Parts: sequence; C-alpha cells; structure tokens
Amino acid sequence: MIEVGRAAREAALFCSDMHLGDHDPRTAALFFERLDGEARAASHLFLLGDLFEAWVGDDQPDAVARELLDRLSALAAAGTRVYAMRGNRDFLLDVAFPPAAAARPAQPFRERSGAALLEDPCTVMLFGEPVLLAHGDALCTDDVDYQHARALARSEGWQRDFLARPLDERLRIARELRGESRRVQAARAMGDADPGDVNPRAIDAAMRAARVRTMVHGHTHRPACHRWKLDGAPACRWVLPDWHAGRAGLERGGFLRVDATGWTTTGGPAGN
Ligand SMILES: [Mn+2]
Repeated sequence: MIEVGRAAREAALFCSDMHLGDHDPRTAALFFERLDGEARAASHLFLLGDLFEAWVGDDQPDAVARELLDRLSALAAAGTRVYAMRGNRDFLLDVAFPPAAAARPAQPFRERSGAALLEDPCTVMLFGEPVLLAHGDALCTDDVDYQHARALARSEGWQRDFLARPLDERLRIARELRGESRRVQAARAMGDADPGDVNPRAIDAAMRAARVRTMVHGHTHRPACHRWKLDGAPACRWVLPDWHAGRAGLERGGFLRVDATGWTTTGGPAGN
C-alpha cells in the first residue's frame, strides 16, 4: 500500500477536475502556476481524475497535455511521487492500444509523465490512517443511465474498438459525443451531463468495505469537508474543487494537503 508519513516531513497534495486542454489555456496557466508553487514542496502528489477535458488515447495531441506531462515528469525526476487516477473524461489514460490499432503513442502515459496509475477506488496510508481515494463518479449511483454508460466505456471490448481507430476518427467521435445530445448515453459516458452528486449510502458502503473513516474524492465540483457519524464513529469526506480560471475573483480550484499536522486546503484562489 502507498504510504505517506513514514518521515515526519512528508506531505501529500490532492487535486482533481482540472479539465485541461487546448480549449482553455487560462485554466491551464492557473493550474501550472499553482502546481509550480506548491508541488515541489510535497513528497506525494495525487491527481484524482479528470486531469483532462478529454482523452482519446495516450496519443492525445493537446499542447496543454504535453505541458502537463513535462511538468509531472520533472516533478517525478526531482523526487516527488506522482499518482494519477482516471476520471470519467480521461478514462482512457494509460490504457494499452490493441495490436490492431491504426496508430499508437510513442510512449504510454505513465512512462511519459512519471506518474503511477491508481485504481478507482484505492486505499492509501496517510500519517498512520487508511484513507479511501476515488474520482467520485462511481459513487453517483442515483444516475442509473450514467452508471450503465460508465460500465460500457470501461469495458475491454469498447475500449479496444475505440483505440483501434485512427486518431482523427477518435477525436471526431469524442467531439460528436460532446456535441450531440441524441447520443445521450455515450455523451454521459464522456461526462458531459451535470456530474450530479454522490449517494450517501454508496459513500457509507464504500468506506465500510475499505475499513476507513476518511475519504477524498472529486468529480462533483462541490468542494467541502463533510463530517458525520458512520456506524457511530466520526467520519470525514473531503470533496476536491474543480479548476477554472474565470474573470478575476471568479477562479475556482486549489489543492488539499495533508502533513503531520493534519489536513488543509491550500494553493487555491480566494474562497477555497
Ligand atoms: Mn468527473
């Protein structure tokens, strides 16, 4: 199990839902500025899904994606341990291309970024406490249509068929899925519908199964620290913010940080 806090000076940063891509250079600049400012001082960086607005395979051609991969690779080379989890928009991160693929990336995501891939969900040990990490979309169980679409898009057959297509065709399909509501289910698999909120019973069940009292997830774009009693004992759920560089004062984003002194939200614009 991944463990943070063996040495007292260690610190972990968490973020998700940056939705980076060439369509939004300002949010990329905001995120890179915060990352450069804070991540070097962290021993561990956890990217909990939806790093990218879309990911049609590890040959995704965005310049912004290349810039993030360069930064992560430099961080990893400098000693920060970098972990990435797939979200509903970038669920094809580091998925191997089939032998029949028309094209394939020069390097898979994990080699290019220096990041290790995390299962969703997974438990990590943070300063002696087991903590459950998830993107969050699997916990939105009230949205039955989305969960069906999610299962399809995560299936080996669907992913093999999709990745076998040429890059321009995959980009076109992704654009269509985002643009056309008549293919509602597929569009939902790409995460275009309102993310909705998590189901409290799904949260309790996931935390019970993992035997944890603390959880961190993103996806819902509803940053908060929820505290309640789970089976009679205190439980805590951190929800990460999404990132967006709106007009001054309307920015969203920020990191969650844990070190030997506890949890803080940091690095984000005012209000986080
Ligand atoms: Mn999401």
